[in-house]
Amino acid sequence: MARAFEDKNIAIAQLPVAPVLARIAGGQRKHGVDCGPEALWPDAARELIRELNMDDASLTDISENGVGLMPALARLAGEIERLARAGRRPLTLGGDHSIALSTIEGMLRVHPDLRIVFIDAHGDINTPASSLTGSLHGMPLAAHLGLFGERELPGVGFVGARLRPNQLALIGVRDLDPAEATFIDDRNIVCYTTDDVKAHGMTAVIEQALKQIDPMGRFPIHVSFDVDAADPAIAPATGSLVERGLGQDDLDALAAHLAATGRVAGLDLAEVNPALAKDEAALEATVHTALSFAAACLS
Ligand SMILES: [Mn+2]
Repeated sequence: MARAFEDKNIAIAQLPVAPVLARIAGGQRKHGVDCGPEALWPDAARELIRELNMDDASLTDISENGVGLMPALARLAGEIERLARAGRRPLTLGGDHSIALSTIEGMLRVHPDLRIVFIDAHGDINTPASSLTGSLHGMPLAAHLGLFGERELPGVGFVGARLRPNQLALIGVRDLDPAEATFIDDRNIVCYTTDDVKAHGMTAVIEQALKQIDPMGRFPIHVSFDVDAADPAIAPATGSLVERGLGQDDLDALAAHLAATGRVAGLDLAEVNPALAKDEAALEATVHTALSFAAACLS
């Protein structure tokens, strides 16, 4: 049996990576995050991920311009589903983190047993009722868990609410709203803060998290990386900065461990916002932090 799982794992890691540009900013209020894909693609990405088995012959490019946020997100979900069914590993370059509504939805349609490693300073598990800002980029996980749907937020009905709490691990959290903290506690959602990482080390944290959500090490993993999980020193160009974030060593250890599972089936880079970089170096650092993490996870 172990051999069969190993072979299946090798197969996932060998699937070609398919880049998806998601020019989505309507999930929050600051200008510029829809230009994240411009910053992440193509030069920097080609440089950093040239070692990967990349299928960029038919680049997927989705914008909310002209169609609106919800229709663009619904289309993005369909594209992610199509790529996953075609044996590709979607690498989605956002865009704000509302893209996780679509990426996780598309992946779950193909892999119902998918595990989610959600790396973020925030919980992103608010409902329209609990949210203090009303911004969709703070709600994707609540939609996947079925806490709200089309009735509460018209247009979100493309999300099938398929995710069970035990399929999800949060890493790098340090800014939870009270309602989010209560929900995470009540549903026993696996959640490791940056304090946990400082106390135990990232390797111990990710080992433990994967053991909790996938004890047998069997299921495909989708990694959703909000660049605000990283410390502002290495990722300053983003809209919701929170101090005391994950350092480069933490991110390196996390990516190495995820890659070593051989089961990373898809990855998101969210919230890189070129308009919020105070200078060229700030944007370069942020892009490098995001892309080097992606490349290491998918290698
Ligand atoms: Mn986020």
